Amino acid sequence: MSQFKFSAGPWNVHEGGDAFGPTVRDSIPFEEKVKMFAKMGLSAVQFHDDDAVPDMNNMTLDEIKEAAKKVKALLDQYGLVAEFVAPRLWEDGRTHDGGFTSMSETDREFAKWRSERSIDIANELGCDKIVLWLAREGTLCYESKNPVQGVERLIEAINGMLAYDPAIKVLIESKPNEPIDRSYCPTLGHVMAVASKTNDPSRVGGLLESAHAILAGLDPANEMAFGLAFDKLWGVHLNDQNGMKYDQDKAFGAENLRQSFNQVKVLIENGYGKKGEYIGLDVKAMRTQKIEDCYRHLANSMKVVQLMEEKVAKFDYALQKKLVAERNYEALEMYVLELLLGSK
Ligand code: XUL
Ligand code: MN
Repeated sequence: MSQFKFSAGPWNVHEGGDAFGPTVRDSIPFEEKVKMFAKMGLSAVQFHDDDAVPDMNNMTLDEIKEAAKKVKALLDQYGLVAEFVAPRLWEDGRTHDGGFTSMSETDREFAKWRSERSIDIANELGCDKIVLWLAREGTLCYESKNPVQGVERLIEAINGMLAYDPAIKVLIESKPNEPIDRSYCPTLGHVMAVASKTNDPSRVGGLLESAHAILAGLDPANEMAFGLAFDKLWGVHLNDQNGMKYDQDKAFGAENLRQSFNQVKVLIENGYGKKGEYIGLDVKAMRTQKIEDCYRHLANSMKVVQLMEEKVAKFDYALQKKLVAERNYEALEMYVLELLLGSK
């Protein structure tokens, strides 16, 4: 049994299409995914606004709320809750140049509309968290935007959301690149800085995804620690990544066991989850995976978290203290490796 509650989004069970080839698995209906998430022991579902209300661009506010209510009823039926809603500001034609930081005023209006509808949907789903994965907020061509104005526009957009709903919390999910070349919020440090400049910093925090930290050349555990030090790590997306290349969303621990151990360790040591935070699994099945087995990456990631919890429970803090006093870090490192390899 894990001490954590887990969540995932419908996009984590996907059809396997990539930039170079079409889909390879049939789509699974949303309700099937929800049913399976519950069966696997997940506690919550993460949503993009249009995961919850697919045709929202063509709907009135009342229609959007009605549709969201039906999703809430479905979650209730399977004993699940919604963790967050994230406005999808990267697929519509009006987000080609970004949403909040687009150079087009009408595009920025669209981004504002989607953010406010995301808040309406979150309210219907009974959750108070909006996640901003700032997919296209930055540049492909550096000279195309004023980078200072870009950051200011982002802060202005968050202020708009905070004003729209006095109870909503905004979590920025940092990522240095992809699909954008240079993003305005590449690390959790940037997220904390942006939060501090908003009109209500107490309602702006961060979500750290392991793969995104690795893409920035950073250790995910250390990024999490930074957010925890500010009391602003309100979400995590655990997964894994083989170096600084395209975003891989591999099963947690599949590449970097020691980093995975340290992520679970820093979360446990700092009481992550005690205020209702979830361990989100932003993992994707390999394209080669057959449909019969297309939830395995989620089950494997949960299992690795649990195995790491056991390793953390075994961690010998007295030995650590002694070795630190002796400054014998070679011995401490070897102890950690042996612990992970099962010989301690
Ligand atoms: C993109 C990513 C997204 C967000 C949700 O890299 O991680 O899945 O987590 O929009
Ligand atoms: Mn993510």
